[in-house]
Amino acid sequence: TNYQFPKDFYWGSASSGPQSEGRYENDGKGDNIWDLWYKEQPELYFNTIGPEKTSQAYTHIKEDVALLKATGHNSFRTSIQWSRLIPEGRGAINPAAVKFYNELIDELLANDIEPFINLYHFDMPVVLQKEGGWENRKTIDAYVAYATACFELFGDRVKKWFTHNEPIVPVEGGYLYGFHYPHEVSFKAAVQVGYHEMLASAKAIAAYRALGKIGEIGIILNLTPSYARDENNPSDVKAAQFADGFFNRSFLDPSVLGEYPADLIDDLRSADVLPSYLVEDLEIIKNNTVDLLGINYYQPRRIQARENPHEWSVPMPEDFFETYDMPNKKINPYRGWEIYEKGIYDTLTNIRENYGNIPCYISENGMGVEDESRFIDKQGQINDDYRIEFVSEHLKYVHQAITEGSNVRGYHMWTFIDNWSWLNAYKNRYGFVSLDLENDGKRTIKKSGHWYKKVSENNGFE
Ligand code: BGP
Repeated sequence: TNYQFPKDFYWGSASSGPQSEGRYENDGKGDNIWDLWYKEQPELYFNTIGPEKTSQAYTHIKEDVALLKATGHNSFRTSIQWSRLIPEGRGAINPAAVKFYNELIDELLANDIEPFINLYHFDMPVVLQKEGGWENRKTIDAYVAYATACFELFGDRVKKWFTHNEPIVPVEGGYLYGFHYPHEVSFKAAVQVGYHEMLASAKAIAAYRALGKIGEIGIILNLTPSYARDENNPSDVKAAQFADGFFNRSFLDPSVLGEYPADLIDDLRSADVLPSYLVEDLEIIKNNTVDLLGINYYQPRRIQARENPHEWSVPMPEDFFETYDMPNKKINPYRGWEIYEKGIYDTLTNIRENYGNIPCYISENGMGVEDESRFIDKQGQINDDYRIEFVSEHLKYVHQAITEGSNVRGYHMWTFIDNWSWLNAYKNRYGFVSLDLENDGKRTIKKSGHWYKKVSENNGFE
């Protein structure tokens, strides 16, 4: 079969500021929660490599954009670091940051690469985190001021904006499962944090539209299709519905439909964890839905009704469900994530059928692999055939969804150059381009990067 994609399809990859730029604090960057956490608890990081040691994208603009070109990118997503642009979270703008982001955006545009710019990728400025971060309603005002500054500074050239990347992750990481700062455990705080992120998103969208810029604004969500263990068992079905509500629809529904799902509200009320809000917020959320949805897809959720008490002694979302391991599942052993390609198709079908077929694109999908130097050939190239297979198997399902009418406008792999990961540092490599940390951050295109160039040039593959 020939998998041809629609005209003007966006071929690209995604990264983020904190994972690629490097700190360069002498250039005025303030600390965010990752800088802080690394300073306080470096032992938590694999190989104790912290966020300061990345691919140093900050000083490699020309070289990296040339590599984007050489790997067939017509689009590329990264994020602005709030703590680089506004080091104290609110107030003064750092001129070195403006210069850097201007140069990056201009270099991308000069090479016909559409910049997709995200505003928040887990990187709360420390000053604001000390005031409670997303738990504190005042953070929303600081965020909207930051977003507005970005739109004003870069909005005549950037036409694709995103308010958040994966807003569930700060909820899970910071307030449920302890893998982000401030690593508290509170179901109630978690729900409040997610709610404030959504209100902040709607208010940033309102601010963008008020400026009258020509472009689209959206949000990037990691959607995890929830499959009930036994479709004929109402308790399993109800548990899967809760997991879908909590992890997906609590962001998808307000972002796209402008309102929260009734079943989720009922469940959260029964657990006494509904967030505090103002009635006027709901109007703002209703009137400021997204133009474009980014979908990160890595793995599904396998759900059954809870049978045994969960591992925490406090109320948790897990009161409503239990996950189980799919027998004989395909797995990425380095990250422990199930590989289930059809999940991307089910997700796109859900968006088509239940979310007005809103324009969307795959904003992340990819495979982290440990010790890829095992696959280096004599020419020094990593032969990552497993990545080519991973991407093409997912693309086939994206293609099928498009054939059936899904409004999918692009595919971005995670990631471009191997980058720093929140807790695993450089253990798992995801890039089209390898990074040699021992050799001054030398970049080498992997086999998958050369393959991707052909896919992009042919707008598809056989
Ligand atoms: C997503 C994040 C990315 C990236 C990716 C891979 O959730 O948006 O920032 O890190 O997952 O995950 P990890 O780096 O944890 O292996």
